[in-house]
Amino acid sequence: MGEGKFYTTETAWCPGCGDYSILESLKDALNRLGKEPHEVLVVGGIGQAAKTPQYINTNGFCGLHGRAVPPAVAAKIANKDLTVIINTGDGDSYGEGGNHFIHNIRRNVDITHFVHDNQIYGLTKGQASPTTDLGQTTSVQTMGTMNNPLNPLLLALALGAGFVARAFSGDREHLTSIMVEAIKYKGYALVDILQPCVSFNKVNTFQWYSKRIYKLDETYHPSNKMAAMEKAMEWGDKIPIGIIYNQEKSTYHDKIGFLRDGKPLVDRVPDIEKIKEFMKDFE
Ligand SMILES: Cc1ncc(C[n+]2csc(CCOP(=O)(O)OP(=O)(O)O)c2C)c(N)n1
Ligand code: SF4
Ligand SMILES: [Mg+2]
Repeated sequence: MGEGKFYTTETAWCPGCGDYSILESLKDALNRLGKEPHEVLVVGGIGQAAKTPQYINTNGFCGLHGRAVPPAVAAKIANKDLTVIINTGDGDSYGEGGNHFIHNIRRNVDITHFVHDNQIYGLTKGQASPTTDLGQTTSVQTMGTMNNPLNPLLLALALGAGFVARAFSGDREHLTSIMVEAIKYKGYALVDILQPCVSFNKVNTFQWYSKRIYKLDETYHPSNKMAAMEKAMEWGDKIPIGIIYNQEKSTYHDKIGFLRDGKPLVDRVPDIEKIKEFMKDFE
């Protein structure tokens, strides 16, 4: 906490929450990449994870619940030189924000999406999220969740995402190295980060994850989409962590010449005469 150019401020998170290591890894990743605070924008929606922009010394934006993706996309379109990173929750990303999640993958805007996936709504005290396992009892789903869990990695792959990874907040070095690769990736990069919520998810604990996770090693090739889909479906007794898929793809900016070429939009001076000419059509 407190030190370095990406210094963090006091948080309102519970002691022992996995969000702390994610915040520390984010700082380490930005330092490793040689970024400066003014070059980075961290965006969240609403939730515990979504408070991340308030705790790190970068540009920050806290949106509405489920609305982290639209301002992140808008910022990248306005300023292509900005490193845009979303740090927000599983509910914010896959539930309320599910529609934005889906369609930004289709557009492939060059932003990085770190989902703090505690498989629960933490801020609102423990209701089931889209990634809560089937049958898990919660403060609201007292008879057990009835809905099939959403598989974010498989969904992202099916939609054509070029970078899909899973990490664990309990392995900071591994998490940081994945964050570095995700931020470097040109295009939409999803990292689903397993993160214990010590207060409201008494099932998916640090020990629960630690017993099940294993790291993908050098025998695994992240360029093979079918293999990636198989890995994405592994869940239960064994849960893979690492870069599941990594393939170059043309981005939203690559496809739109006026965004791709020349200065970022924010640095361009509008041609007032052309605007006046254009407005005549509406007179
Ligand atoms: C439109 C809207 N619906 C619902 C809420 C209430 N709400 C706030 S945070 C949240 C869930 C947060 O869960 P998640 O995104 O997983 O973040 P976490 O707190 O677990 O980090 C909900 C349902 C809200 N603020 N706005
Ligand atoms: S409620 Fe859960 S997610 Fe929120 S700060 Fe506490 S431990 Fe973390
Ligand atoms: Mg959550």
